[in-house]
Amino acid sequence: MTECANQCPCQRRLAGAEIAVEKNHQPRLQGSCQFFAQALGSGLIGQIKNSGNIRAMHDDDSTMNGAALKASIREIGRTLGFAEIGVARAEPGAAVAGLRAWLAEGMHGEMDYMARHAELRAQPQQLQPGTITVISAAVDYLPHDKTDDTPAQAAISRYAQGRDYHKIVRTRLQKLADAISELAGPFGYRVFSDSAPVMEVEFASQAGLGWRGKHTLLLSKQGSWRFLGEIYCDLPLPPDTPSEPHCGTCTACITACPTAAIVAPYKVDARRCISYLTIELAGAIPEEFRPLIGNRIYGCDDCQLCCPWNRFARIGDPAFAPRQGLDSASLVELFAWSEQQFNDRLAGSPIRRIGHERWLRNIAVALGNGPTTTESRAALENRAGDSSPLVREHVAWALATHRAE
Ligand code: B12
Ligand code: SF4
Ligand code: SF4
Repeated sequence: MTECANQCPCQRRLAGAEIAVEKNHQPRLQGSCQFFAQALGSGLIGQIKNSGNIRAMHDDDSTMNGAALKASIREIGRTLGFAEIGVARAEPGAAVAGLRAWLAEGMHGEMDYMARHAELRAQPQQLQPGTITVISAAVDYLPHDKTDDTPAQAAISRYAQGRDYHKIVRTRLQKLADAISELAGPFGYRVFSDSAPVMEVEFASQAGLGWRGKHTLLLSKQGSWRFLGEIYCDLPLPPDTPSEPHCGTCTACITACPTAAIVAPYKVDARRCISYLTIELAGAIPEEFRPLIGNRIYGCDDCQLCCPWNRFARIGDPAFAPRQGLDSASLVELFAWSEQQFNDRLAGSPIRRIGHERWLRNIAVALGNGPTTTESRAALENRAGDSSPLVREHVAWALATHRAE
């Protein structure tokens, strides 16, 4: 059980989530990427090939071959550090209507790419011609079980405290694809992890990796601290059975959201979400949300921290361990970083992509929400004349909140 789950007030009132099955939990694979070289080197693929189960994909008995190949893909996936692998048909089905409704309501805010690429998202074959199957994969990332509820401390989403997952997950998927082509021969494919218009949560849930929580994320009996990635491919693998949902009557994430961004079960208005406001939004953070953001300077974990299923989450892959003390840094310390220091210290981190200006904008808001101390006021005053009008305006807001106290 993780510390965050222990401390989560909603644990006690969450009989609503269907947790009765907890005794069946299997220990999860942790940090197994180091086994990749060994496993492949020691002839895992050779063993699988020689087992006689894998024949050319277009043999008569292709269902049976597909099942055997899928079992091998899972086995290799584990050696590569994937917590789960599953298979879905490349048909997003009813989720497309949900996407269209969400876009029609403007809930994507300034994320124009969501609207621009809606058709590609809805039709996998347009993104990668020939795609009939989605191999969906999850990688655990929970970096530690600390909390970040000290107001003078920066709260950075757990997914972003270590290395950037986009490249790590895609590199592993590429290795998996290479291994598959050794087994099945050349095939058409493309790998993704939050890197293209793909309905990742939908395919993961169809592939049996978990169900969609009311916060909209993929949730499993091992929690939700998982990145998703996929291989779109033209292999006729048999699809897995989707998992049953186990949120039950629980609504903890909806209640816990600081900005009421989960406007209905399974519906997040991104324009209200702290993750959007601190990462995706380029301009000024609307004033109504600033006090609600607290000390969160990059993303937000609240709808996951309160989820009872995350009691069963374990510390994830070591590749995502915190760097640069981002699990316990003070706001004042991070606010002092020059652009050069920001770029150097956050090389290889997903945070770097928001740039120094948005970084300062976010920290200014958090400092405004924090305790009024000589140190925080001095830090803000130091940046009151910043060259960026965006930063200056947020610093002025923060100083005004302290003056008002
Ligand atoms: C855009 C985006 C965001 C946006 C919008 C979030 C959102 N919920 O849509 C913002 C910036 C806010 C965001 C925030 C976060 N994100 Co994000 N995000 C994405 C992205 C790129 C696309 C998601 C998408 O398609 N949204 C469009 C809407 C329409 O989809 P949806 O909310 O899932 O809604 C569907 C259903 O709810 C359905 N629906 C409607 N009514 C009903 C009713 C029922 C009964 C059901 C079952 C369904 C249903 O309709 C919709 C269509 O399927 C994906 C990567 C990808 N390519 O998929 C990552 C992704 C979803 N994000 C991820 C993460 C980690 C986060 C954060 C936790 C980061 C953080 N700590 O700050 C937060 C969580 C916020 C939250 N509660 O969603 C991970 C989630 C991993 C997981 N375990 O699921 C993903 C998969 C990236 C990855 N590869 O790992 N994100
Ligand atoms: S990430 Fe934070 S702001 Fe966004 S929906 Fe979850 S709890 Fe709400
Ligand atoms: S996703 Fe939300 S509703 Fe579902 S179990 Fe977790 S906290 Fe409860």
